[in-house]
Amino acid sequence: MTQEIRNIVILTGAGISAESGIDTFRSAGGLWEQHNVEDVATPEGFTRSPELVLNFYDMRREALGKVQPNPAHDALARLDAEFGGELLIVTQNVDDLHERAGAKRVLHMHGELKSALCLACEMRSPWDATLSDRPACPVCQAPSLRPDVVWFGEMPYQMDRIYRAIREADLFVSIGTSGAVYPAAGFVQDARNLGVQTLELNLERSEGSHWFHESRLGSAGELVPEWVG
Ligand code: BJW
Repeated sequence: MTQEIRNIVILTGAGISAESGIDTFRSAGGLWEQHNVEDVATPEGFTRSPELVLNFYDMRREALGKVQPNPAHDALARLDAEFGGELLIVTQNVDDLHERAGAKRVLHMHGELKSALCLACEMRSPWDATLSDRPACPVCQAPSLRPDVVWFGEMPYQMDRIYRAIREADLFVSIGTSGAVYPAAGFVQDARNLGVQTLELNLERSEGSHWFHESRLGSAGELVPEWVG
């Protein structure tokens, strides 16, 4: 990394957790080949069949207990600990592997598997158990908990903070994301328009690869430690 970099925004996607054994969404055999996205990742799908959606997220929450952070998460956690300037890891992932690797400056723009949101009182609660048996909200006792994740058509979390960080960044790095889902897919264009340096680390060319100053192709488990140094 060049010495004049003082302020970094890192966007991560499902590809960074693939080598930990978590399925990505759009790869062959990925989650969207196994499940219908309109059924499990939209508010309309949840209204139609809460059981189906809650089972889908219960299954993924359970799977999370069986995996570990990989060298890419470890390298970012090391960078977070050692980098003296501003740094923000904006993850689209709902897993907690950045945190389990030790990273502190993490923002979950699409929510978290281990959090539940109450539709009655709108409070969030840390959540490690199943939701499909419709437990009561620990705050208001209503049986109205849903996964605290951002579905299609919903507003991703903390967008103001993300755009502020991109405006102040001098380096934007995107890791393991297909660039298929907005607004995250548009961050590279926002960064370019602001004169921010941009770097992509991904297994293959993404939909937005042409926007980056540089794209390095390969697995996150190799490319991220190499980039962090
Ligand atoms: C590896 C690897 C290895 C594999 N190493 N790499 C234009 C502007 C704004 C919005 C829209 C727009 N056009 C359309 C929209 C609406 C919609 C949208 O984007 N639709 C598209 C499909 C076109 N967006 C929304 O509805 C969003 N909300 C919204 O827009 O609100 C209004 C708004 C407007 C303007 C500003 C602000 C707000 C909400 C989107 C919510 C997405 N939700 C999901 C589910 C979350 C919960 C869950 O996990 O179940 O989020 S969908 C799913 O996709 C999940 C992911 O976070 C997201 C992105 O996927 P990701 O991470 O990129 O994974 P993959 O599988 O696609 O790619 C993995 C990549 O890794 C691949 O490239 C592999 O090659 C690579 N890889 N192994 C390195 N080992």
